[in-house]
Amino acid sequence: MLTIALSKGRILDDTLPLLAAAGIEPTENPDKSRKLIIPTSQDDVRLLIVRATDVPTYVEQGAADLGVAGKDVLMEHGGQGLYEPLDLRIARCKLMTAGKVGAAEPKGRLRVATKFVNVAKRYYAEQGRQVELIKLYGSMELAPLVGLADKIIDVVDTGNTLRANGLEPQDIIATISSRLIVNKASMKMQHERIQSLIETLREAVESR
Ligand code: PRT
Ligand code: MG
Repeated sequence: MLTIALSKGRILDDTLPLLAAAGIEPTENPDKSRKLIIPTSQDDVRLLIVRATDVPTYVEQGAADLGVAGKDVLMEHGGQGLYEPLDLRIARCKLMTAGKVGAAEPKGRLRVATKFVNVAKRYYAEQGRQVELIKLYGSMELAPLVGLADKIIDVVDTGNTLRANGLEPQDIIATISSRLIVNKASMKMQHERIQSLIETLREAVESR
């Protein structure tokens, strides 16, 4: 059995056509189904539906052989326990700092709100900058508006969410797309099968 971990939403929507090119199609629509384990047109391939931030954990621990995760999520998780053989070039965005439009840099220590605390720690350490990190789980855009933080670090696509809240994008920390990730033991044990799936997906990505 090959088990592939995916999150609902943009990653699922953009990954299904790539899997279809490899002859793997879910037997029911994962967006509509309440099932978390979805069989596919191939008897020995199944999909696991998990939260985007949990995909690396399932794959690293071997609960799934493969997965699809945003580079932002992988940077935050730490990629040592995983192989990352293919950039699927889907769900593209940027990981950025953002702050209130026209706000001056604070005099004292910068307060940064984000769900990407590990990324933030590394980013400001590289700049030799002392910051206070405030861990949030969502609605980051609110933090500078109510004085919880000076800046946020979040994923930005169109920038509409920032603008709607009086914030502006500032520095780009990384350009992001989703990656195919593979459990290290699975890659050894099922090398030919996984390698051939990777090559088929690579062709599907390149012919888009
Ligand atoms: O939603 P949930 O809390 O379960 O998890 P998640 O937000 O991590 O998952 P999901 O499915 O929303 O995103 C999965 C992956 O898609 C992320 O890890 C990114 O790699 C990628 N991606 C691409 C994005 C966006 N574009 C994006 N625009 N992830 C989130 N957003 C959000 C952003 O956080 C902000 O709230 O959309 C809003 C900004 O969009 P714009 O267009 O207004 O800039
Ligand atoms: Mg989301």
